[in-house]
Amino acid sequence: MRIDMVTLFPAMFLGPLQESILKRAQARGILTIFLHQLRDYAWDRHQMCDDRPYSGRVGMVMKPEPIFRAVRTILAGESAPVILLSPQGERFTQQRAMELAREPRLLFLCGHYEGVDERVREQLVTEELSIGDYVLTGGELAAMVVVDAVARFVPGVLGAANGAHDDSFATGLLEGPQYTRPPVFEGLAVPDILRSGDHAAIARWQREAALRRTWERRPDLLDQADLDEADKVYLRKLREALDRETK
Ligand code: 9D3
Repeated sequence: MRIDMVTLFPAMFLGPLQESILKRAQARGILTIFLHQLRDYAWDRHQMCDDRPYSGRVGMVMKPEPIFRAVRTILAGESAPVILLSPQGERFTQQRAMELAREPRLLFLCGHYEGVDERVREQLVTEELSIGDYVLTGGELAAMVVVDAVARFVPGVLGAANGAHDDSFATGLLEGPQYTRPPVFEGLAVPDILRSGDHAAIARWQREAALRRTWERRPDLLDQADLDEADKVYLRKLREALDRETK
């Protein structure tokens, strides 16, 4: 997969792209990421990329010309999704990550200041994404989040053993607690069942722990989750236990 990032702050991406899984994916040639300095596509001597809004509102708006020139130059006649990160975008989800990972090529436009000239949206942008309801200083960190989540679905980026498709959001449940050695740490023991060697009992325990944690923290996820009869019986038991407590 090829990813192009258009930004006024390309250095913001360097840390995340030069470590760990994304570093390895690039070294293996599975992922190629180009960082483009938007200022390089500006027209004037001062390489202006922002200007005052016609609305008279406070703050600056990103000018259309450098963005149009950057996108047209980078795509060079090819087509690819052009994704604008902005607070007005549609909420980015694991489902969108999976879909975007099927594209051979993506181009990200990182907004900064108060936003971009609307003609960029009208003519260039094919989708607009937000990563959640909180205010960031710009689109760069949001774009990095999207790239990270998408990259995990690109075949070969993760090891074969832990594919993105087995993740907690793929099963629709949160993960339950995890333990490793030592068996007792500062008087706190790993639950006996996990050390019992009874694989069926361990699997059931983990499933119930995941159900319990999801029920406690993200009950909204249970509506969409893939639950069997045993899961439903267990959830009924949890609800009944709560009912008894509150009586
Ligand atoms: C005055 C209204 N503000 C909108 C909430 C202006 C504004 C603030 C911050 C415009 C842009 C930004 C910078 N944020 C992003 O570019 C951004 C973002 C975000 O702030 N939250 C979640 N997802 C995203 S994607 C891009």
